[in-house]
Amino acid sequence: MTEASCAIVLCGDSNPDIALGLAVTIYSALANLSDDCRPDLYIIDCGITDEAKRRLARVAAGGRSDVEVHWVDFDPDVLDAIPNRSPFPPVIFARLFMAELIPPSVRRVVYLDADLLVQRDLSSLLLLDLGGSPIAAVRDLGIGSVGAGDQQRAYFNSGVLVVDTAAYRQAGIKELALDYAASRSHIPYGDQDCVNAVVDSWVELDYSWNFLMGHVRFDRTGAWTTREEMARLYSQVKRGPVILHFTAHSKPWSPRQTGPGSLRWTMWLIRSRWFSWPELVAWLSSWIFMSLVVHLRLRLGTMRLRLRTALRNRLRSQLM
Ligand SMILES: [Mn+2]
Repeated sequence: MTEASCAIVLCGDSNPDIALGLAVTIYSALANLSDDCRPDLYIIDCGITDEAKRRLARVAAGGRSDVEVHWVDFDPDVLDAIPNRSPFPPVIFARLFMAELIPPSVRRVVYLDADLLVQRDLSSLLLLDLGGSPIAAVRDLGIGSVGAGDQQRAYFNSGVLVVDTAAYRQAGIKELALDYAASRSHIPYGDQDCVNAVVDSWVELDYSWNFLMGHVRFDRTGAWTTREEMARLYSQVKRGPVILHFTAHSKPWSPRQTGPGSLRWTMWLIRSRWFSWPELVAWLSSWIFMSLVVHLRLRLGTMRLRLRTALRNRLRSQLM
């Protein structure tokens, strides 16, 4: 039996945090990938440093010895020309180009963001029937829907995408999305808003394929969804979704982050051997120190607030 090839697309720039995130995404995806699949990584290079490339290639080979890493050059002038009216760096738009940057013989790819932890085998995504749709993705419950009236449809998160490259090219997704970007004065979620606006039909994946951690940490009230739905999501985190996606302010490399999954992410960072042992000790020490500072400041802030309220109440009761 011949091994199927498993094409995974990623994207990075000169940001060292993104390089670190890519290391964990790549290593965890490869270490959990079925032996029946031969992994092909296509990394869209928007300015990744040579040192980071050397390390990422080593991390990838550590995850799977038979991996092939393809560095895909991306013209920085093209990126500069994109009207980026979003709070995100221009690099996020590079993924719109994926279907034309990889060889046309690659019919199906899985795109992965750089802020993921893959906990199980991804290979079944490559066999998924998209029924002619260009994309399969997970619904972004935080944003919900796009369009109005009859045109309203579910909004997907673009951190994990299964892409039928031919259908994507044929539908002109990249061109339409860039036109959309040019027509707007503000696009809060960058390229994700653009693809959502122009993709008519997409296949919905189970939430486990792209579990949005930002929601878990920052919206415990369930304001964006029902309590029942929230409870269901929490129980899913416990069971272990296939992919944890550290969205919004839940980036596990940030010392502000102590949300669920960040310790697990750190364990995978250690396993990836991105750092040598002395580097790891230095990184962990500064991370722990910064976390303490951040939490101490938070705690002090809360104490000050409580003290002020108590004093105000006392003063008020004396005046009355
Ligand atoms: Mn992301």
